[in-house]
Amino acid sequence: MKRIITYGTFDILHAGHINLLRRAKELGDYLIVGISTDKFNEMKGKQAYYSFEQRKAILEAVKYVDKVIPEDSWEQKADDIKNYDIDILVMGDNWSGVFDELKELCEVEYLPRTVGISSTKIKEDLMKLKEENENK
Ligand code: C2G
Repeated sequence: MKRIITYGTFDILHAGHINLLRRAKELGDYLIVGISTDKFNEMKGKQAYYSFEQRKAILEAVKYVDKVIPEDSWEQKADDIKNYDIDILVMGDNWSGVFDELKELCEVEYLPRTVGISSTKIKEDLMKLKEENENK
């Protein structure tokens, strides 16, 4: 049983997130996702649209995801890898190299991001639509 872990905010779930989760699951048999808590998002300088509970419920409905845990610190990854007996840490390649010190504990794979989509872009596009409608 190959066990995979990945981490993220996963706000306003989109095809880029799904592509990452699908490829992560394809590397093994069991995928754990550490979702950033609202407090940790503040530390990351991110303001999620959906609360932690909502983002957790949405991810738990994704067929590639087997377990969702809270991510409330940068440092928890090493303990998670040990406690959940993780074989591979997977992240999008915008994180390339950042978690290489964890290669002492498990494989670390950085997968290409899906170009042209992000929660931020979705929010910006929706704001533009709203402004266009208000100006009609
Ligand atoms: N992602 C992707 N393609 C996109 C957008 C996101 O592959 N178009 C990936 C990111 O690279 C990341 C995951 O989806 O691996 C989740 O992205 P975010 O929710 O933006 O998470 P992030 O803010 O990168 O948090 O400790 C790690 C952090 O919690 C990661």
